[in-house]
Amino acid sequence: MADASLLQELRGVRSATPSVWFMRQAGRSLPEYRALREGTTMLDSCVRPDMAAEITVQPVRRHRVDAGIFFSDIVVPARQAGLGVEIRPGVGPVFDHPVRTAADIDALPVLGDDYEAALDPIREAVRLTVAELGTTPLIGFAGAPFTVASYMVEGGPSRDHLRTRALMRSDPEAWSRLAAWVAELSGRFLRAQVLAGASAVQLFDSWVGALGEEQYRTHVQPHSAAALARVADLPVPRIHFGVGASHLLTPMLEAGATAMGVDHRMRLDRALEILPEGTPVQGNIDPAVLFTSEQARFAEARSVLEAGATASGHVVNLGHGVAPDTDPQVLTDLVSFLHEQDVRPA
Ligand code: 1CP
Repeated sequence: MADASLLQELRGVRSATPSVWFMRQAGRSLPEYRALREGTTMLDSCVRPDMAAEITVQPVRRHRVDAGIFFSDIVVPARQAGLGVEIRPGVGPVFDHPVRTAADIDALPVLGDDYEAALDPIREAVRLTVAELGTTPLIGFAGAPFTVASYMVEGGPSRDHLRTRALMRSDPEAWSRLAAWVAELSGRFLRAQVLAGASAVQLFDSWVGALGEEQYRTHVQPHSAAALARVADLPVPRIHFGVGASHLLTPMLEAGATAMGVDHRMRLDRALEILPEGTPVQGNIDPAVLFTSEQARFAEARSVLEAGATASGHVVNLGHGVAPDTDPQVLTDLVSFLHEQDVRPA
């Protein structure tokens, strides 16, 4: 069977019709999600295979996007490894015990057979999802070492990740052990998803834009590379994405990605000038246009298609995630609009 065109784009083969999915396409913007989640905590819903599978498929059914993104969270692996973490509604991931000192890092659980077994519900959820999705590909994901470690060190969401960046500078050796632990945690989570049937992966380094290039290359890139290396022997595209990380596009690609996610702060044609020729890109409709007129939304979508026209492959996405108060009909209409466009070179 031929690969779905979204996977082809990620491999550098263009189609006449754009392929599209949205970061955070599942979740609170959908009434059917809110109904299903009622009475179940976010992290419990991630380890109930039937629920995780159904939530993953909901936006594909409704919006006709060209891929599902596995319903989970970047802190699910930490929880399956035995750390105390919850997702507080309206806040985000919160850890019971922040990991701040060398002693805290030494006390992290060993990732042995117990961790492998704790990923069973994830494998089961992926299998159910893939069966339900049919020919629509499933994208698996994990959080990158910097972003996940930031939640562990800060204890929860943070604006400037100061404690994390200070640890990196004051005790680089301890930081390196923490980042290596997260790389193994996230890398094995990615691998489990691919072996269970995911056809592409995305490594989210959402908050890495807080770092300069030198800090990134020294303290982060080797660990992100270790996470991606865990799936490098498998025949799936590897997308790498960060927010406000336009200055890190090249080092993030060099961490072992095969395609780059670009946020809405940089036009795709500019990103393509920076990246090596032939790099497939993903992005980058500004999520803010979802709250404007249809005319403005379609104009932005056309502008993104134009900016990506010379790429070897382009998967349309937002520049960051769908906001919870987005009108779902706006997303459905945007997908139909994109699917009506012809992007064959003139
Ligand atoms: O459709 C999907 O994308 C669903 C799967 C998914 C993904 C890929 C969820 C479900 N979370 C994620 C990744 C994730 N989680 C990232 C990387 C992507 C990004 O940058 O948006 C990050 C940074 C998190 C951490 C997180 N989890 C936050 C952000 C907090 C902060 O620091 O600002 C939040 C709010 C969550 C909770 C969460 N994760 C997912 C959902 C649907 C929710 C909301 C849960 C709820 O409201 O009950």
